[in-house]
Amino acid sequence: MSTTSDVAMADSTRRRLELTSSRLTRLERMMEIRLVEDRIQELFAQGLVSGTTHTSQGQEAVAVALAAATRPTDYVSCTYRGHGVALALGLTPEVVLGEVLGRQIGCMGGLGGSMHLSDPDVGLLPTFAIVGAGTPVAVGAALQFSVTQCDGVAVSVFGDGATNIGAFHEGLNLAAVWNLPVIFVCENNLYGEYSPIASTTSVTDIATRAQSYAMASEIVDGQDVDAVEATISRAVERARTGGGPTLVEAKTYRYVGHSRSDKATYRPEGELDSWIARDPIELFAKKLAHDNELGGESVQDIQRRQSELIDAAQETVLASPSGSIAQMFENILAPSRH
Ligand SMILES: Cc1ncc(C[n+]2csc(CCOP(=O)(O)OP(=O)(O)O)c2C)c(N)n1
Ligand SMILES: [Mg+2]
Repeated sequence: MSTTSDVAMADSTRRRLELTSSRLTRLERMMEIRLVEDRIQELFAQGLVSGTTHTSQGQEAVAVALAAATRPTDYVSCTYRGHGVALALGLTPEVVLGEVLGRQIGCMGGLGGSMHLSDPDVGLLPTFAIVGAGTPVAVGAALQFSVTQCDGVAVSVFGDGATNIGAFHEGLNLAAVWNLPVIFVCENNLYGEYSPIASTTSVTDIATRAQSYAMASEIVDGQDVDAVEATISRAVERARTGGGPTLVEAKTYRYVGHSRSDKATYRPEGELDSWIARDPIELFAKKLAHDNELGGESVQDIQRRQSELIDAAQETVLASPSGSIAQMFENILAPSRH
């Protein structure tokens, strides 16, 4: 029997494949991520979101590039700042907004919320609220590909702060020792919660940490979607052909605070503006306009079209039923005592 979520999952695979069809689809997806996350912040301000949210405005290029460089049959683990990666991998705005707003239409039936997104149809492993926890899980997924001798790859997405966690180092070490097909993608946005990287981390370039594990590494401009895609594609090719793991460091920035309650007053004056001046969506839109790849539309028209799609998604979500307490117990298995 086909359920609402089956239909949404089939949709996610289609959207994932669409992403690889043109650079214009990549631009549209980056705009979609920005608009959905802006919308999430508005809905939060209206009191419609339970719990907290962590958004990634400014980091869209990394999410879209990694989705474009991998296949729906690969696995991806990511963090609580995961709306962008989920949308890039193919989850629809309805499914992501629905989950954030606790609706049954959400990818976890509205029971997981913002920090717990997942969709097996596009390989999105449940997103992790515990810093560093997704890395060993991605290594496990890569071990499965290795043992079954298929050419799948696993990707672990995490922040700069996560590279100070033991699980990160254990994961990289095992991946190197077992030569596993895994790509470690660090979104170095210069802050872990409210702490600038220099106050918590002994190195400036996270990529140098790969040397401890005799692992390949690359640093890339995280604001340039083409550059990130090329870098991750090289790592994917290495992994698929038995060359083992790679640590990719994308230098990027989050425009907003760590989470909804954070006004980010700890940032030096001018820092945010200097990153906005290299906004990944604007840079890519300019590039496509220059290369005549906007499909005959203006950037404003594309933006308006995306915005209307998000309006419609929001309307669908707000009209849909909430997750219920009864549903919470539907997927719990317990051994019989008798
Ligand atoms: C094991 C663990 N320690 C601490 C926290 C609290 N915490 C949540 S996010 C975060 C900062 C992580 O920063 P980073 O890895 O750079 O990711 P970003 O939030 O910048 O994307 C911390 C310390 C946690 N969730 N898990
Ligand atoms: Mg960070």
